[in-house]
Amino acid sequence: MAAQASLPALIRKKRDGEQLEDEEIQSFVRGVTEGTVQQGQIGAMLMAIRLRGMDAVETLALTRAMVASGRVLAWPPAWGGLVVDKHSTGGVGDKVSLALAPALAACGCKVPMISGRGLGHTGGTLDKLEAIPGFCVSQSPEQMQSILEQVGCCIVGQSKELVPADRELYSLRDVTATVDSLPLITASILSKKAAEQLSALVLDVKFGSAALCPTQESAQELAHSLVVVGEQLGIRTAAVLSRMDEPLGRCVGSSLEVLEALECLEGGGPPDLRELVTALGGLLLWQCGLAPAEEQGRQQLARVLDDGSALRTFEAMLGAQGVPPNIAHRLCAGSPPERRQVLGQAGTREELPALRGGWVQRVQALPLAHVLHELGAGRARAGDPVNPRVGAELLVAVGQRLRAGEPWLRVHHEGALCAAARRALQAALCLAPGPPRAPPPRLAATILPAGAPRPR
Ligand code: IUR
Repeated sequence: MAAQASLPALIRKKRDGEQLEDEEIQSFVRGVTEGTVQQGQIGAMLMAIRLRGMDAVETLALTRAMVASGRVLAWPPAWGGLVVDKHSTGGVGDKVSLALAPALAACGCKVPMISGRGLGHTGGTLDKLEAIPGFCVSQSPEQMQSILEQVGCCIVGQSKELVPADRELYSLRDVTATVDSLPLITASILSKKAAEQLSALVLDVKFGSAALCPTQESAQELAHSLVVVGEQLGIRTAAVLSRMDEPLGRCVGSSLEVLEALECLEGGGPPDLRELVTALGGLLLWQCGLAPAEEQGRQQLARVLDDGSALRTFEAMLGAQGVPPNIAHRLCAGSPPERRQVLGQAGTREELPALRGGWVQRVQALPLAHVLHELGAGRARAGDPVNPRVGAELLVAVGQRLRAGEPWLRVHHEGALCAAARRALQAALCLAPGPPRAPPPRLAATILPAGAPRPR
């Protein structure tokens, strides 16, 4: 084996567009984890990777090196093939995980879902769950295993022991303008999933004005990279490309999203939410062999949503993660007013009237999310608190006729809405002079590994 190059030589090699060897990537990541590489050197390497890219072999090596930087979870052999998870690249109103994890567990999967917090305009699953009194997102690997044994699913925060290299690299990407690098995103997402020791993974790669990927083409490129590297890690990986120009469902904001997820868990809720939950879950059931094809997987998912077993599993998960049984029961079995009482409500609920008449063409997610963020629903910096009660409910659907003065949005906030917020919200509502054409479907495409049989 050739002598190991010095770190400046490695940075120069990538800067000049050459391919890094496996050992070189391992040595860089080891240095990052052990703190022997200077921050400036990490930043320079990240920028070299951002500008020169990495091929699939290098990206796989980077992912493996990042996995090796920390602890890897282990599961009982009897769960072989059944341990699954979903990852979303983030959207507005995306409460899919809250319904999908218990629905998959109700179908027989084991779902050790490790989720994140919201940052910027997108909400985080952990923040949503923390709107529920008592819910505890910090669970050790041993506690996770015990919850999976009893319930089948848990939704937890990332332990410090898992992929420490990602924490270091991600925080530096944020301040070195290197977040939007395909190999760095791929390695960051998949290293955490590989450390969970998954059998199968489905990725919801969103595209559009409120998504990480602005276009379907860029989402397709990211999905392809994730699927190729995921498969090489030994995880059955598939991706769905979904539109994120409008909020998913009708509610945005932690408490409101929990309420909407509960509707989905009892077989109702907005059709786009149910479609995404059943599509992602159907793919996973097929991938892990619990359904003969994707379509049957979707039907199984729909069944557990409709027959109450997914909701019972959600209630059991809440109990196992610290929610007092009476609260979990009132939330899951209670009427909508009782549920709102359990979660609490913001001091002010205000309906915005349409400023003119027309047909609803679209409600833009990004300006809506920005205003809610300002009102306290989101955080500007990691660690800032969020107000779970701040949010908004859409009162109209695309294609609906709206007359001037009719309410179209209910905003939940504390205090007063300033004129600029009001203007921004009103600008989010796009009206057409006549009935608009049906919007394109939320799900644009499914990306499967090369050689995988197409689901029937
Ligand atoms: N989520 C991750 O886990 N990693 C990333 O790099 C991005 C989102 I962007």
